[in-house]
Amino acid sequence: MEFSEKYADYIKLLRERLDDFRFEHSMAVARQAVVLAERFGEDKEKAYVAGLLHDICKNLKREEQLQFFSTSAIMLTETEKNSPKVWHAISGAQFLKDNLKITDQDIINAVRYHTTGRAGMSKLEKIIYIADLTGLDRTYPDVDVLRKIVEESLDEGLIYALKFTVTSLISKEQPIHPDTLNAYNDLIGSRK
Ligand code: DGI
Ligand code: FE
Ligand code: FE
Repeated sequence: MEFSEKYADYIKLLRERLDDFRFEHSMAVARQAVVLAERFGEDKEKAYVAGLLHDICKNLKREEQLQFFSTSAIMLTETEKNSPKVWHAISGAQFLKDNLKITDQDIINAVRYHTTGRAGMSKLEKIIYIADLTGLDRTYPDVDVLRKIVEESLDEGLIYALKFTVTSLISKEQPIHPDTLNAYNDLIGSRK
């Protein structure tokens, strides 16, 4: 892999912070992010780094997440308090800034919005969102449908994935983050 030696320190950190499953997932998302960056004309190295680090806070326990928010002075909205699956994206972005001293705002945002999306996503944000769902480690039933869609269009892939997320959150009667709905509305509204 072209960037794995350069980012050996990040890979070592992932080994320490993540379980085996999440470690392999992160490596797969980094690889897939490079494939998508090549396909859609984005910076491959930025895509690799964002993919590698997107779930860096995924294995923090509930209490550790809340502690991290408190020490970083992060205030969660009511919806976010009731959406623990979204927490690792918020803490992950903060971890990149504070602990890893990453200053590239696009990489930080790609981690921050990889779970929900948002209105006006950058190309890198879209690539990480889709790489997360289409890496070689993913095996859910529709994964090949999504892989096929993103051979042509990142935006159509996002609409497909957001449709799935919103529908399944509704069916489980879980809160939908406003960023998730804003991403959906934005992409549907700008569809050609
Ligand atoms: O961290 P991963 O498992 O690789 O993937 P992810 O960061 O995309 O997280 C997916 C989970 O996040 C999935 O269980 C659905 C949940 N999720 C995504 N959008 C929302 C959400 N949960 C709530 N409550 N609200 C959302 O808008
Ligand atoms: Fe995640
Ligand atoms: Fe992930």
